[in-house]
Parts: sequence; C-alpha cells; structure tokens
Amino acid sequence: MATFVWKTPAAPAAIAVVAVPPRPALLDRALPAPGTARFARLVDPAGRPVDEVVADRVDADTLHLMTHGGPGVRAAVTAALEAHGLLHAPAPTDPWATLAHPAAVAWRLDHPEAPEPHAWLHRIPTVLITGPANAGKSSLLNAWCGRQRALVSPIPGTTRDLVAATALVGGWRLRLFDSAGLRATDDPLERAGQDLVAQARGWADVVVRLVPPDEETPVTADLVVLGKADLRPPGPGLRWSVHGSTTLLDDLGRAVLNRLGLVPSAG
Ligand SMILES: Nc1nc2c(ncn2[C@@H]2O[C@H](COP(=O)(O)OP(=O)(O)OP(=O)(O)O)[C@@H](O)[C@H]2O)c(=O)[nH]1
Ligand SMILES: [Mg+2]
Repeated sequence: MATFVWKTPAAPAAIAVVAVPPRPALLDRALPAPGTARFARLVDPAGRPVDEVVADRVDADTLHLMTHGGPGVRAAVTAALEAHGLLHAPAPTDPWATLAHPAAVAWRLDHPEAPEPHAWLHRIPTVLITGPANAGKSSLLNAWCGRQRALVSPIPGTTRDLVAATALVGGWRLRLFDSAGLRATDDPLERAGQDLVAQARGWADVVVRLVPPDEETPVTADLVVLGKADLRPPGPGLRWSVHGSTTLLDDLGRAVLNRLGLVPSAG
C-alpha cells in the first residue's frame, strides 16, 4: 500500500512537509514535473480543498507537499491523505530529536549530512568524582554544577550516597557523581556507600580521582586532580581549589572533555 510520511515534527509551525506519492488526484492542478515545484490546493477525494500548498516534485516518485503547520491543518491533511487510500507511515527516528547537548546541535548544524563521530551527541557522559574522605569531592561537585547540591562538612565520611548533578562544560552536558569518601571504617552505611563507589567505577565514563594534599601517591584513575591546591606549594599537575579562580574549573572541564575525545588537548 502506498504511504505518506510527515517529514517535520508535530510541534505547531508555520509550515509542515509531508512526503506523498505523486498522484494527480491529490491536487487541483497538474502535478509539477520532477525537479520543479508549483502552488496548488490539496483536495480530498471529492475535490474539496483542504489546504493551499506548495507541491515540490523531489523526483519522479516523490512529491513533497508544504502544507500549513498548525495542528488542525495537519490533522485535516492526514485525514484527506488517508481518504485517498494512503497509509500514514511513522517518521523514521529523527537523529536531531535525541541530540543531548547544545554543542551537539552546533556540530549537527555544521555537519548536516555527516555520519556521527561518537555516541556523545546523543548520550550524556557520566563523571565519577572519587577520592579519600574529606578530600573536597562534594565541594568540587557544588562548584562544578553551580549550586549547593551536596552537603559539605569538615567531618570525614559526610557523603554516603552517590549524588548526581549536571554541569554544562563547553556546551557539553556532563552527569557528575559525588561519592562516599574512601577510608577504613566500621560504619555499615559508610561501607555501603563505598560499595556504590566501586560499582560506579565500572560504569562511569570518566573517573576523576581527587587527591588531598596529604596523599601524594599517584593512583590509577582516568584523571588525577590535586585538590585543596591553596594548601599546596605551586607545582605541575591538574590542580583544584574551591578558593581558586574559575580557570581551574575550566582546566578540569577541558581535561574531562579531552578524555571523552570531545575537544583537543589543552596542551
Ligand atoms: N582549603 C580548602 N578546603 C577545602 C577545599 N575543598 C573543600 N574544602 C574543605 O574540606 C572539608 C571537606 O570538604 P567536602 O567537600 O565535604 O569533602 P568530601 O571529599 O566530600 O568529604 P566526604 O564526603 O566526607 O568524603 C570542608 O571543610 C571543606 O570546606 C579546598 O579546595 N581548599
Ligand atoms: Mg562529600
């Protein structure tokens, strides 16, 4: 059975586009030749006008009707095309509809036809912030997402659950997870929190290990961040301090994006 497909989303708009087979009975005047367009009226099977359209003959087998885009017009056009014996086919999933970041939309606008280079256009990367108790993980989460999302206190073992927040970094959304501090403990709830961290290390796309000044041993993580930099002597490495400038956060964000292959290395 011949079909028609709406090529534009259902949201109200000035104009909507529907692809139909080039049947002369659909219009009140002759079909345009392939590669040309003409103004016409879409008519129902009894010849009654339904909408004024521009009929664009994309090729020998396809006619695009540019109808008006309000919901009432769309419903009337759908009904008329069904009355002509055409089957309403669902639109193929629009890759634009699932873009997850402002930067992904910008990339798509620049590369409308290109194959997509990575899943991050549609998926929000997850970033686990881990490290010893009292390292400043919750303070980092709060600074990164721009609000007091997690409790901060000088008492080690404050955070137990994974605490999620979203940050926008260079136009990319990141799903950040603060987590329980790592230390020896007999508290069953704190241990349960540390088990969550172990699981999160498995599914997080990037693991950021925040190292306090008294822990200098290099550790394995995607990114090692030297925390409480205001209490450290100057030196190399990726540094962070809640009392520092926003440049530190920018550097950290760039390093995470770099791990994800989203921007070139900051050098
Ligand atoms: N000087 C300094 N203090 C900081 C910094 N970041 C956090 N702190 C302080 O360090 C203490 C612990 O901070 P939190 O952010 O709660 O540390 P945490 O790693 O989440 O701790 P737990 O949840 O217990 O694992 C608080 O008193 C903070 O104010 C920093 O960059 N510099
Ligand atoms: Mg905490």
